[in-house]
Amino acid sequence: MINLYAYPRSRSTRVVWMLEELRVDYTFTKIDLMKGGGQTEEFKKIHPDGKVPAIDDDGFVLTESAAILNYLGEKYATSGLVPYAGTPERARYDEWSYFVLTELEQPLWTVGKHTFVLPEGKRVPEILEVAHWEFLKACDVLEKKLTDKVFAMGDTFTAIDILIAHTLRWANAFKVPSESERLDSYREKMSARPAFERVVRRELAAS
Ligand SMILES: N[C@@H](CCC(=O)N[C@@H](CS)C(=O)NCC(=O)O)C(=O)O
Repeated sequence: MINLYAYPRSRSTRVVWMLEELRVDYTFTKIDLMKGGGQTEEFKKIHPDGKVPAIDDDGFVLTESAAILNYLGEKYATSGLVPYAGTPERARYDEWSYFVLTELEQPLWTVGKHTFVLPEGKRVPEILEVAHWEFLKACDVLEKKLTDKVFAMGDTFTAIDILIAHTLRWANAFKVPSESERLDSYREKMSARPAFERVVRRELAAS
């Protein structure tokens, strides 16, 4: 049985979403980041940095949201949520994955960190303008990459859509709009999936 260490509406939402798409059983252990739950000695044995998400799959512990999506996709390979390793489709999937983590999420997270995440004394307000500009540049690239596509990989929903849609939902929550109707409509379409409705319920129950 998979145990997920999570905090609602954080990057662990990506893993909840993946597990709900896969419809596998899992337990949800809330790590209350707001109350120092990540910094306990007990949790640091799971994640030395005290962060979520982390999973424990029958003794195999894994951290990093994108790595967990890949692990789960390969474990439940027939789901098609992660293309088989060694194929052009997988190379394209990896290309998407790195783009989301390094180009799209990174400037958005910089905005988040310097707005509400870091302790006030560590925030550098001057960085916000350039980080916002970089995020919009990445959104522009994303919009072009998604042109004429229902899903990032084409006609099939994959774990990349989880990564992108979650990041766009974060942008909305951080009040950093993508300024793109196409991206807004893509985000809403992904969020209307039945699996995502189950994510919302599961996270609400843990809130
Ligand atoms: N690159 C990691 C980032 C994990 C991360 O920073 N998680 C945040 C929540 S979204 C966290 O646990 N923060 C608590 C802390 O920094 O102490 C991933 O994608 O899993």
